[in-house]
Amino acid sequence: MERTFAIIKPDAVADGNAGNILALIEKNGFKVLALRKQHLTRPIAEGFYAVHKGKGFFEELIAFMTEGPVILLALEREDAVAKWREVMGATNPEKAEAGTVRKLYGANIGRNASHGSDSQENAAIELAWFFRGYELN
Ligand code: IDP
Repeated sequence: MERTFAIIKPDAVADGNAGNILALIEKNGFKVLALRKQHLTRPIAEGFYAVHKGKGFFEELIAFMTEGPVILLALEREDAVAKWREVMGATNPEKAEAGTVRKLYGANIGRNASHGSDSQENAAIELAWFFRGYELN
């Protein structure tokens, strides 16, 4: 079993699509280990996305991720990291496969409805950024 970290982003929560995305998560065989609704502050969002600091879209990304509440998720299944990236679809919803979260619920490359860790190493770092060990069971 493998774990990954996911976020239902502010656009999807505000649009009332969180339930649909959770249904897709469960339909694809993920176990929800932990779930929390939270309005991210700037320091939390900037720390989470520190790898993108200095990029042209960083400010836009932080403004977006702090504009309203998100849903933070710890997910578990076989091959969780790759499988969740597959269920989410490409970063740019225009390029995402039909039926993926981003194709269904994303508006553009910035406002793309969901986040997923891109490696097992980053999944462990991101899970630890948002959840305590005792919550992950
Ligand atoms: P990923 O979320 O598919 O792993 P990354 O390239 O790591 O994609 O980018 C992180 C997030 O930053 C994206 O999900 C998206 O919300 C935002 N982002 C990426 N590229 C752009 C861009 O060109 N303009 C605005 N926002 C962007």
